[in-house]
Amino acid sequence: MLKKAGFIICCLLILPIAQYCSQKSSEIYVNGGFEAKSSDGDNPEGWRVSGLSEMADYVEFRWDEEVARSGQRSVSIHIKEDFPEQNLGDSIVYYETKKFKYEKAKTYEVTGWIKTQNVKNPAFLEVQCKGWPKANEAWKVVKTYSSTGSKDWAQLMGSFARYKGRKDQAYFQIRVGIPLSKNEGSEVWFDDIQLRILDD
Ligand SMILES: [Ca+2]
Repeated sequence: MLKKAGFIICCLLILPIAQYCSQKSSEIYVNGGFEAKSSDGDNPEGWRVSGLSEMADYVEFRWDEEVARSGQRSVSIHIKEDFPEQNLGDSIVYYETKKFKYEKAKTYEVTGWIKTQNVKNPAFLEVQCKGWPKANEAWKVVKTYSSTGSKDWAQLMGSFARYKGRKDQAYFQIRVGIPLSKNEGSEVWFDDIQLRILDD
């Protein structure tokens, strides 16, 4: 009787582990460690700076060789101390990946690491989708925020479920960045951004 009970308990313990192990995931390369160079050698491959307007003089984007969570590099955004106070609404500055096709039957997970210095309005990791039902229609499927203040590397994570729209029309981009409002004198670093497709 005891043996039988032990066997059943073992099965109950092993089953969730087996299920966990069978849930495979495959990584999509995004150069999220920011180690690989673009063909011109001046930027991390696959990422571009965005969201800048007339505020460019007050924002520094760095492909940073001094701070890294892994490897030799990260990317950072520094908003200068003399950033003029004004009504900026929801304006953000960010690094953005290229476009990835949004596969209808897939579930995705995105993770990344962020380090902050003197942040007052939280930085973020987000995924923005575009392209359906209208070409310029955009919506967020992931938006996760950093802590405020000055914190060592911390992980941000989000998953987004399968795309319910029509096939082959939508795409998404990963963004890491910071709002301009209230963040004068702050700096953020990002490293080890990963994108995975989770099998169902
Ligand atoms: Ca790195």
